[in-house]
Amino acid sequence: MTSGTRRDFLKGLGQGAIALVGVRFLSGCEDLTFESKLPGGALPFITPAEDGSWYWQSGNGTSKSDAPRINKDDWSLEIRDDGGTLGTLDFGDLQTYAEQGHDLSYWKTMRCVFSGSPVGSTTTSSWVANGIFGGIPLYHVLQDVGAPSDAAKIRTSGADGFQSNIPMARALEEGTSPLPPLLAYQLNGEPLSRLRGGPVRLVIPEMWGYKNIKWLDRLTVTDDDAIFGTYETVQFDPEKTAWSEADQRQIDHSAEIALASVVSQPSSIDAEVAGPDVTVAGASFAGGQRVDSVEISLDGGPFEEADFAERDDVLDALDPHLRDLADRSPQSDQEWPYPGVWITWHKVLSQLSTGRHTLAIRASDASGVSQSSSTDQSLEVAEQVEVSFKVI
Ligand SMILES: Nc1nc2c(c(=O)[nH]1)N[C@H]1C(S)=C(S)[C@@H](COP(=O)(O)O)O[C@H]1N2
Ligand SMILES: [Mo]
Repeated sequence: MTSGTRRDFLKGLGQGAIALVGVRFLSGCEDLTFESKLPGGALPFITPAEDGSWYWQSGNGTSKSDAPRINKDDWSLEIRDDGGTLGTLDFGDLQTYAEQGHDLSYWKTMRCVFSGSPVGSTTTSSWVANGIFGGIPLYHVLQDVGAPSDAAKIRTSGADGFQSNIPMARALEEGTSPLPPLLAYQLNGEPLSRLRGGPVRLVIPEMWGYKNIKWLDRLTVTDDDAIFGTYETVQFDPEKTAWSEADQRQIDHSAEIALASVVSQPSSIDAEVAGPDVTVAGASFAGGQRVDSVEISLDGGPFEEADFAERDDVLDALDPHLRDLADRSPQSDQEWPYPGVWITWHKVLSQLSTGRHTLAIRASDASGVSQSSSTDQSLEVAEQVEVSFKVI
């Protein structure tokens, strides 16, 4: 791959370039379908747990109808190391951990690294969704089976054969910053559905979708630090592409979701919208960090800040059961917007003339990194979003 091609591909990782993704990655081993249920408008802060509200992404060519169907009473997780089985966990064991008070719930924004358009009427067309996942922190189980803490990584595997890995040090993290990876069996207070990877999937707060293994059935603790996984070795083929060592480490190791924004209103490129006052809305997210600001420039003018959804408005809109989960999440002690969770935003543009207008939208994270009109590091930062629309 020439460096020019690679740069184009990297752009695709940050935001759009679906055609390129299609050519290079869809053939044979990728099956991306999504349903559009939400009308254009402000995004709800929480994506309802219903399957059609989430994007569906199989990294293994699995269609929705072929998704593994695993009864929770038949589910088990084998934990092994290079020498053999360390332990086997069933759903009852997870319930026992929960009865002992070890369960944990937190907000997580899930996003596929091969994202759709950053502009779309729906969260689903941008392959990003946000919810409260609940389960048992992975470190409890690893400690209880005596997994060697000095191992390099854990190879992770789902019942459909999709694989990935998580660095051992990250798997053992116990604190609240970052939050611990979860063996998750709930989404928005409901049992994790089949399409979302139920009965049990891995959830890793700051990492791209492909690290969050659905229908989890095996963990292999290993000293082998080689790049491992379906996305890591096939979709991001290190043989065929000119990945730098830093890129490869990012893909395999930290896998932190890029700073990026999606626009839900206007609902498509070149949408016709009623004027003269036009509301722009969307969401931004910053890997494991907090989004600090989102700014919008109209017709090449100065960037002005958009308004974030207010924490009290978001929490007050939750039904009591979800509100309780949100209040008990370790994130509730954090400053708003929460690290690693998207923030929805809007801005009213007043008194626009009829005809065509353009917008540039950029988010900045708490470390001072901003989206810009060009970036060489799209694994970490997406380009700013550019949208045009017509006022009628
Ligand atoms: N077992 C398994 N887990 C998987 C996948 C898969 O194909 N099989 N796809 C991964 C990818 S690439 C993404 S983006 C997320 C999507 O999660 P979702 O379908 O719940 O939105 O699941 C990840 N976990
Ligand atoms: Mo993905």
